Amino acid sequence: MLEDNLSKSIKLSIPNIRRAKLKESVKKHGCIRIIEAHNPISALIAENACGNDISTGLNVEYEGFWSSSLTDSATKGKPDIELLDIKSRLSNISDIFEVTSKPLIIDGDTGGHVEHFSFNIRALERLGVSAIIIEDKTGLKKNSLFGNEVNQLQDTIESFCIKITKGKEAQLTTDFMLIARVESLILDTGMDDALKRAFAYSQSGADGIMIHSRSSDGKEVFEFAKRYRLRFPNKILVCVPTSYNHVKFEELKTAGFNIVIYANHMLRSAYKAMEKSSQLILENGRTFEAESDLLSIKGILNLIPDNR
Ligand code: SPV
Ligand code: MG
Repeated sequence: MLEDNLSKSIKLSIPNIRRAKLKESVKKHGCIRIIEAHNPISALIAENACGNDISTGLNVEYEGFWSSSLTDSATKGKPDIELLDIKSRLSNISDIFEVTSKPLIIDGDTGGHVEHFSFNIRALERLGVSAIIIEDKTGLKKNSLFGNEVNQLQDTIESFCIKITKGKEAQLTTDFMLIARVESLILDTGMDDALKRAFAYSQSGADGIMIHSRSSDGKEVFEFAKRYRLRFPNKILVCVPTSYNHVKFEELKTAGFNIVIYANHMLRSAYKAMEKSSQLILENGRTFEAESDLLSIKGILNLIPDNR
């Protein structure tokens, strides 16, 4: 009976343990790598990935997962327009949590209605999610990488600060973090606007700032980090080097970033391979030509613990 109660309390404490891991890991490493996971198998692969960074020679791994609105939506064949409801996002995360141990940051889109936001923050905390990133857009959200090719509206500073304050008030644990995502560089409203917003969001209680950019040289992200750090040396600073993909992790770390998110790469690599295999099998009338690009049967059996 005592043993039963003990194992029950250990199980119940798992969300607490996982939730706390993100802050601990940033504290330990200064800057960490986070990679997108859109389902349990992609999360398992990310959880087990490790290698030597060729810049430093150090053995490195991903410190956690990004639950991306883009890849969660794409996995379900849906556009990235805040269409998946919170239940669907939570259920996806819960499936990932069943088979992994690393912490997770959720892409919270715009955070939705401020009246709903507090409830959602607590649901995320209960599950063991470590942080939410919400972007300062309003109305029908479109993916940031479209920039101004599509109609996207930035929220007012005042209204977004209210959302941040409400979210922080709702939070029940000290481990959880709310990070504000500035879309000024995405929407071409300029560096000064980006900084003005980042300062206001930080003052409103955001634990950190994510600066997003679709520029391919990455220069504006470095300028932002330099200027932001003069005012807020200790807040968490996050970047997503999808467009400026030549920039290395170590350069971002040196620039003052704490979290580098590879936001869609598990999905993009998997589905490109699926396209190729499905084509090859059709064209050749057999699977032989596709085999060299496939995980072996042994590989897939060994990937899932307890298969044997
Ligand atoms: C996502 O992964 O859904 C993001 C990052 O929000 S981006 O797609 O670059 O906007
Ligand atoms: Mg998104």
